Amino acid sequence: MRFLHIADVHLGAAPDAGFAWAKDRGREIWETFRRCIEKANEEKTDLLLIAGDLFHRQPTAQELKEVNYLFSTLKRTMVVLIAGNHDYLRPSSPYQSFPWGKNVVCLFSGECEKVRFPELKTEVYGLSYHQQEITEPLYDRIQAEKNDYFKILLAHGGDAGHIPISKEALEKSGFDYIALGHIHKPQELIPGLARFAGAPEPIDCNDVGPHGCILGEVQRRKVKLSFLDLCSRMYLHEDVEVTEEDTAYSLREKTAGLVFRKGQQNMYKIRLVGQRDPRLLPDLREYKKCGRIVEIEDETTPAFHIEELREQYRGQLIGNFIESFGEEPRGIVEEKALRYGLEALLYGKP
Ligand SMILES: [Mn+2]
Repeated sequence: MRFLHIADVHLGAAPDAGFAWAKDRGREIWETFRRCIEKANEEKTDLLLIAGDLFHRQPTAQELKEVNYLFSTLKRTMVVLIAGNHDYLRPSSPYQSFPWGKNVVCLFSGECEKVRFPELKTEVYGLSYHQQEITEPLYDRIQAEKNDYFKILLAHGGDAGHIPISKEALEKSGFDYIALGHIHKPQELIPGLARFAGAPEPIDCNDVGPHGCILGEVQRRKVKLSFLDLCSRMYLHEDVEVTEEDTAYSLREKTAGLVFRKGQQNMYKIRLVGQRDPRLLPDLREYKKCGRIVEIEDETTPAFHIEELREQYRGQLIGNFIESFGEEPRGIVEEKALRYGLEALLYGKP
């Protein structure tokens, strides 16, 4: 038996609002979802497991029709899905009454239910959100039935407001694999047993690194898991090293070079670090043009030659200011205060 585990697709989200590329992001999230479906066909998987938050908000009837069409292109794969805290089941939601294709199983009850696939010797358990918050640790008391089937739990949550999860309880629950959703960064919760698939396409600047889905291959009730990278873009947090020799243009080149090396398709949060020429005041807006830069911060400190300044301004305000900090080595906080103070005194920068 082979399965693909996805979660937190967040169809309908449009991240990076306000940036020139924002209008493409919503479409890219759909495209990455379509690639997951394609992957399920390529990998000849028996099951496509969707661990909640397929939609970013309540889906429209049209969106459900699109999704159902994509599901219908699956050649041999059955879909099992649950609703998460974002796409929770409102009483009036078209989600509830939608006529899904025959290869789609929705575990839409608020209580744990299970679906059995005898030809795959597999059972899938799960429950769905009917409100945005569930503070009870519902998964703590779910136990898999004892039989020789491969037993999967589809689960969504893991923080205080969204079904807190206890690792110990999950370990003892009797499941063979726990397909988790809610946390957008792919990660293993219990080695070989429980994993967060993460969002297939990252939707927040802090969802750094690769994103995709999990492929599971089951033999004799043992599962082998691998991560498939499917996202079209990544968010990356990177530092640009600044030295005293740098000028406004050399820094812009460094920033553009970094974006080029790490991939121009990606989105960046950049920090300028190191010691800059005290007279250089980098224009951060200018550097934003170097690529898809969501955020850029200047954390450089001015490079002062303290001993030379102490000699030059001995007996004057600046000289006395330096003296007041005592001899080296100074603490990190003192060093910063000294440099910011000198910047204000020498160049009038607040
Ligand atoms: Mn969620």
